Amino acid sequence: MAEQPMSGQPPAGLSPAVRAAFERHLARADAEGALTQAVGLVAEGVGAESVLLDLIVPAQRAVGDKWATGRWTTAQEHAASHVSELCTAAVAAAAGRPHGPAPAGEVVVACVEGEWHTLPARILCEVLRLRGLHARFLGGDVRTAELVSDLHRSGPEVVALSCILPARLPQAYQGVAACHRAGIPVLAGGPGFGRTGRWADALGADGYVRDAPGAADLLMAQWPPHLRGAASVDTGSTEEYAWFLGRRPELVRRTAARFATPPGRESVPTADNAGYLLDCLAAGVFVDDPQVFTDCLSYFAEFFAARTVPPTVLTAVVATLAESMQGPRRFAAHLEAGQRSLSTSAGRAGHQPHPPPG
Ligand code: B12
Repeated sequence: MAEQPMSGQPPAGLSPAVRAAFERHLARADAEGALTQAVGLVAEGVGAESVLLDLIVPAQRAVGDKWATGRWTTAQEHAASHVSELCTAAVAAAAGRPHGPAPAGEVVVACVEGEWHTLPARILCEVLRLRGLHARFLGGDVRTAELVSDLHRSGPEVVALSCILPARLPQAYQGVAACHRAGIPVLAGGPGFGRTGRWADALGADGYVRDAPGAADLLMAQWPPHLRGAASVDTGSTEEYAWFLGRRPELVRRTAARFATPPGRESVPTADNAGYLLDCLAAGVFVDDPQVFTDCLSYFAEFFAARTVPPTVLTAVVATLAESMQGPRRFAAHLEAGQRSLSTSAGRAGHQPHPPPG
């Protein structure tokens, strides 16, 4: 399944000054200022889709960078994200519904189970509505059973499934399989499916698109969508994943002990991080691709470096896991790949050329 071409154009009509002003509102968690600016742009005639995609999305990505690099606390990130959510709702409400005939039938937009990044899916839903589709947002962390019950009640033409964290790929698979059992195709999206959507393909999604405008273009051009995906998840993966689920609490406990930050360093939430790392490892085994785990280690390396946690903490965590998970073949192989990626990046860091004198 080839990725659909992106139609999200680079920010068009909004000047850097406008975007910087919005980022300042987010930095101060100034909801009133942000709402006045965002809704004011719509009132001035800037397209609501452009305000969502060229103002709110880049500002929210910048929020992510500031948090990931330790310049912002988690509380600052939460406050700014909340303001972005308020603005998304207000911009969509200010735009109203487009006129003209809409394709019959509904798109249900849902975040996979365990996925609390609601803003990307919410923006997708609003963009689909702005383009004239009937789209309905089910929210974050949509349990598979709840999704199934909604599908049987409402009978949509397609489910747009959002996965931001690769750690949630096994849950995404449950969602895709449940939709298929109900005869409903799935359009997958979000960075959790991999940069080119290859994990969406492995899970049997019927299409993958990287962003909201691409999804709107695709659905408008090929309505109604069809079932065509075929999952490549094999029994080896599902058996090892089941093995993992039985041991997860014990593994989180052991790994969390290793995550403990040395005295004098900024503390990091150990159990959450341990759980996330383990879930990424298991998700990689599920789709049989060690890159899920090695990408996750890169994320942690950056996260720790920004918080002056020594890289040896991560090496020790992976070594502890390798000792504790010697049985299942794929877990062992993915842990070995993780250890190799850590020593390669440590080697690169150790061979940085010295800056020229003076
Ligand atoms: C805000 C935020 C949160 C908020 C979410 C608030 C909310 N209501 O949404 C909260 C605080 C809950 C959160 C929690 C966590 N987060 Co967070 N978060 C972010 C942040 C800063 C912004 C996300 C966002 O809104 N981006 C802007 C969106 C709108 O842009 P976009 O992705 O381009 O959107 C498009 C596509 O995604 C696409 N799309 C999305 N879904 C779909 C579906 C379909 C069908 C289609 C077609 C398209 C599509 O369309 C969108 C519009 O065009 C990102 C950083 C970042 N750079 O994104 C981290 C980030 C995603 N989080 C991260 C992490 C690790 C976590 C936690 C695990 C942290 C922890 N240890 O607890 C938890 C996990 C919570 C959970 N279980 O879900 C990491 C993920 C790293 C990784 N790759 O593994 C990131 C990348 C931060 C980082 N650099 O470290 N987070």
